[in-house]
Amino acid sequence: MRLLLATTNQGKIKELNKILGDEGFALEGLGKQAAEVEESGATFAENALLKARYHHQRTGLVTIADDSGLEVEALNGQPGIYSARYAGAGASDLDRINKLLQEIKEVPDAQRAARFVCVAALVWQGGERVFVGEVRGQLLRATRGDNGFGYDPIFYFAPLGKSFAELSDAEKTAISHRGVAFRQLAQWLKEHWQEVEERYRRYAGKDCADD
Ligand code: ITT
Repeated sequence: MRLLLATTNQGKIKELNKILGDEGFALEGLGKQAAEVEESGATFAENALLKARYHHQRTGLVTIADDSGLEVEALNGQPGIYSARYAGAGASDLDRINKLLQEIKEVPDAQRAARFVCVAALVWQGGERVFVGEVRGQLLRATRGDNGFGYDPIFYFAPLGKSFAELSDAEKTAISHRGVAFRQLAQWLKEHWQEVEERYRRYAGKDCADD
């Protein structure tokens, strides 16, 4: 049985293959030509499900998709689901960071809490589930570090005394919102894989009177 990860983001595919690979699963990403699904939901979960349902319907494969972003306490949870679009179309990671730093420049250090959230959705014949991960940190006043992507250079994680962009890939996966959500998903799949496969067999044999 193949697992589809509904993203064209190669970094994501690599990171998540590592997590799911540890549990014996292999993921394949979407081809470069894959249609973009409009993220029109009002929550991370709705957007993740929209993507996973679309590609599951198209391919019939057990499909995983995620949506993630940064919620800033002083901005009542913004940019949230708009994290990728925060500085408009065509903007770079640095543009988004600069816009956010500008927006919160008057916010004192003690009130610069933020969290990364990731919702991973799993859709298969006859079922769907979502898994949520989050990690809490503080927003810095200037960037630190060159690793990672997105808002990593301004997200400070006090327990390690580093920004997310100062962590190695393995360190980040061990604590990140995406790592947390996908480890739960991997664990669930491991425990329920037979059930999921059985469902496929029944659908394939059109033996699903109770569906
Ligand atoms: P998809 O094709 O899978 O949708 P994406 O790059 O748009 O990939 P997301 O929708 O999951 O990724 O993420 C939305 C934005 O949230 C992303 O562009 C970053 O700006 C921010 N973000 C999410 N996870 C992050 C992380 O681990 N570190 C830094 N920024 C992150």
